[in-house]
Amino acid sequence: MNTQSTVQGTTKPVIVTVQQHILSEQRRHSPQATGTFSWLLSGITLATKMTESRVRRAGLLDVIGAAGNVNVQGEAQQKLDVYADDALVHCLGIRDNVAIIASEENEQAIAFDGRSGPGKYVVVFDPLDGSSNIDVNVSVGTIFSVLRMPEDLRESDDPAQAVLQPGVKQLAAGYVVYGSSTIMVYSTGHGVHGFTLDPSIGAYVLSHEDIRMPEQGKYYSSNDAYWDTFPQAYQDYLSYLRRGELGRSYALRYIGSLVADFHRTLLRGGVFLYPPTDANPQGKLRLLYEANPVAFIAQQAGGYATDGHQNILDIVPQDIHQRTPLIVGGKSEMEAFERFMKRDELAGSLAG
Ligand code: AHM
Ligand code: MG
Repeated sequence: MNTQSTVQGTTKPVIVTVQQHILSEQRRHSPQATGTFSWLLSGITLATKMTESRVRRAGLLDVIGAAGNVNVQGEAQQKLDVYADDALVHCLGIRDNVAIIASEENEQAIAFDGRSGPGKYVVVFDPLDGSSNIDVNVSVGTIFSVLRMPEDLRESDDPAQAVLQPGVKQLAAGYVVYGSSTIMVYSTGHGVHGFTLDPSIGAYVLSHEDIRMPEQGKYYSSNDAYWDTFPQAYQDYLSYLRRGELGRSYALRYIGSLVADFHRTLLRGGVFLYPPTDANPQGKLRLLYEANPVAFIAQQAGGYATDGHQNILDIVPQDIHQRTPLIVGGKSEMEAFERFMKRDELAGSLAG
């Protein structure tokens, strides 16, 4: 931890918890803030601590394996998927400033009502990303995105309408990786900060202040098993990286949990891609609670994300579980990717 304080002439490291950090950020950037936003984020941190304690004991408790249900994506729900979802729904449901939530595990958005005042926020989340990896001790995570509740939709009968906002409207986004340690990374639009869970005190403590994505990294990350079904421009781009033509030779890293693959890309640089494939022509990842939060954080850290044609944050969603191709990475890799896409579009228009 870098933060130091001088107490009576001695220099001591200061422990900054995620709550303290959020409050001091609010004081700095929005002095008129009422603190309701930090109250909302404390609901998310509490739910992730509940989930992390289950993940840590996954081999001991009866929490591994399928829950016997299939979610809206047609995927078998794991018991921990259900637990993580319940934890977030519960912890956000008792925050009276949350108006609406939407989750990967629930087909419909959920509106909360009957409490003290009108909720100001909409929260969208993937409660347990990469959950097919749990049974084999591979990192999983939670991803979330916070939006403002649109005033003109307060009377709407359809809570999904409030959720269907482009990523550029996010007030905050973040994720937690339950990995070799548990880390929460979040941004409220003023840089990206990481907090490692200290299990001895049960608090997320500032460990990575103002994270910047390296302009160029040395890894690309995509599921090479689907190579033959990637569009030609993606194959050409990846071959170019593999041949070292972007100035360094790239190695492949692919975990199969977006949060873990993205976290590595954020810290080490490089590029993560989930292209359109034969099995998933629209891409596999979900726009609202996977691609948008990741894109918001990448952009805050000096990188960016596209769907191959436009910035992820500009896509206007039509459906809360909509999928999208996702390409996210550092500046050099993303600019090179866009050159390949432009060349492909030009070749297409000349041929057509
Ligand atoms: P999910 O576990 O929330 O359904 O997430 C989907 C996961 C992502 O974490 C990961 O990037 C991707 O699916 C891996 O897909 P594949 O196995 O096709 O490579
Ligand atoms: Mg997911």
